[in-house]
Amino acid sequence: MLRPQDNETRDTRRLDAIWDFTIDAAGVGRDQGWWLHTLPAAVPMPVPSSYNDVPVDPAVHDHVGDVWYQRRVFVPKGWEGQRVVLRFDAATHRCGVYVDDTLVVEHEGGYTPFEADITPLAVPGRALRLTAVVNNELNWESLPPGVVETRPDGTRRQRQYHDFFNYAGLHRSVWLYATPTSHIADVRVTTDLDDGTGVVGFAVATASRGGATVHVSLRDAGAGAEVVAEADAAAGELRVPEPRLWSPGAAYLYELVVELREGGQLVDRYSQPVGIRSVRVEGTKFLINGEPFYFRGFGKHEDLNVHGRGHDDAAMVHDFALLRWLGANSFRTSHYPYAEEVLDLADRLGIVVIDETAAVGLNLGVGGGLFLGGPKTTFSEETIGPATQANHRRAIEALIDRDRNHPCVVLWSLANEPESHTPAARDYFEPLFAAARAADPSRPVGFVNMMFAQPKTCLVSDLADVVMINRYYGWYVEPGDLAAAERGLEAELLGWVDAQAKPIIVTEYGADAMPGLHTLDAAVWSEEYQAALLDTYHRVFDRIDAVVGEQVWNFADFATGPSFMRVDGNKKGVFTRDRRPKAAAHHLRRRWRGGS
Ligand code: BDP
Repeated sequence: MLRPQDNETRDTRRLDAIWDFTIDAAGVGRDQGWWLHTLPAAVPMPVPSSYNDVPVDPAVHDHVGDVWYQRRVFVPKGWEGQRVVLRFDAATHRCGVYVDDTLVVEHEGGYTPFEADITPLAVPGRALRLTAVVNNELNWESLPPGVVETRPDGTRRQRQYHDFFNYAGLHRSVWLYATPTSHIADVRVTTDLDDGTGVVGFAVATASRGGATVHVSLRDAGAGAEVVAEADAAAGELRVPEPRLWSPGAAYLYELVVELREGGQLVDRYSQPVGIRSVRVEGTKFLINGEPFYFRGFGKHEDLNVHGRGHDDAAMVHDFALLRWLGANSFRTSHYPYAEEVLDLADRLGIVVIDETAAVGLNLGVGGGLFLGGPKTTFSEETIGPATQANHRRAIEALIDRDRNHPCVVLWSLANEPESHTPAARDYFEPLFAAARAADPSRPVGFVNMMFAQPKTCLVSDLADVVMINRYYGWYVEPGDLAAAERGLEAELLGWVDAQAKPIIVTEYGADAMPGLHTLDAAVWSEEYQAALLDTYHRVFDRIDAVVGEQVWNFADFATGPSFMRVDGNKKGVFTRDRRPKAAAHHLRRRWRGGS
């Protein structure tokens, strides 16, 4: 799905503002037709933002069910004769949208965009009433999964199987935009290298009356935007001799300018940034532009004080500055697709991204068994079954559809820590790997393995191009004993080398540290222990060639649900939630920037 863009043929209005907002505590809004009028008892709510932490109200913070957003929108006069589209960059976890009295779109999945052509309803020069009902319930079909329980007093609570707060709402921008009626509907690019020549594959989908032609030109990033290759075709390949490559830490972006012409006249134009680079897995190496790449970075979260998971440009740019300060070159979008602005900036700054779906918590052995005491069989008709799998396939396709053109994305992660040691898990994942490969044959595909599935017992890893593992030796296993952690980790990694002979990325390792807690003997929860644990892991990584990446859990402390294992959230950040460094941050900086 193309992002809204301003140019001589297209126009956008970002609808970010203070909207009216009402929680539907009694669950009556749909029956009572709340979209037909102004919302009852509305309070102000910023968009984008999670709604949970904004009003100081436990009823909002812990609400389970529908919430309603509303605002008036003026359709610009100049949009006469244009196609008018309403787009939500994300609504967590599902949403229905009304324009005046009419339902125009419904969407499932909290982190991917959706849109509706509302041309017949959007009269230029007139205002319309825009209402969105957003629902945050997690069930066996949703990603992530969860269970809504009813307490004896009739109130409801959300049970979940993942370790981050279930923030909800309109987390990203909402747009009204105009395109010509005949328009460019989709642009897909792939890039590769053929003996030093850049190969840019392109496929343009159009909606037009017929007789339209497509012209594409690839322009360099210089002031003159020189054309380096062009074609009169809707699909094909452009060849760029001696290209400037998009490389980690040294990004270079060309621009693919797509023009739709009718009778020789320009009708629509769309500009797509293109980073020319190749990605391949060979043996135990992960190659970017033919060079072995070593991932240094983090699993992150979209998580901020007050904003929750709401996108914030200042915070995003600051996080990228912190990555640079540390010498990090990559991150994983744990555990859901991040805002498109984040990928744009990673493209621009040369930061490498492992792009993950919202499939986290598909492992009742952990969530159900350890934390909740709920059902224990992960994959079954009653729990995670065919409907979840169908939804998961759609989520994979939506993620790839949204992010395929980003050079920063080098690897798809289909799930975080699912059950993967049972035949049922293999049956569940086999078609999903096939779907990901069909949707994007150009990138490696993997999933993040959890310690219950070891090298000899994991039944899913052989479907993946790389081994990604999260390990907590010295924390959940052998807490406080770093010598045991070092032995356990090394033995297991060598087991993976034997079992799979693939590149290994350790996508999570770390320890909680209470900022300001210092102990001479590096006791658990101290800043010293967190730093010492990272050192221990690094010694092991440096002894094993097949380890091609280290991504610490986590970049920053983040909010979770209530748990006896969490003190005001998860404290495995090397930064606090407000981005102050713990001792571990300085440690990592020395390792990743070579002592500078
Ligand atoms: C891993 C999960 C991650 C958790 C982390 C932890 O992938 O979401 O936050 O453990 O326990 O199992 O800190």
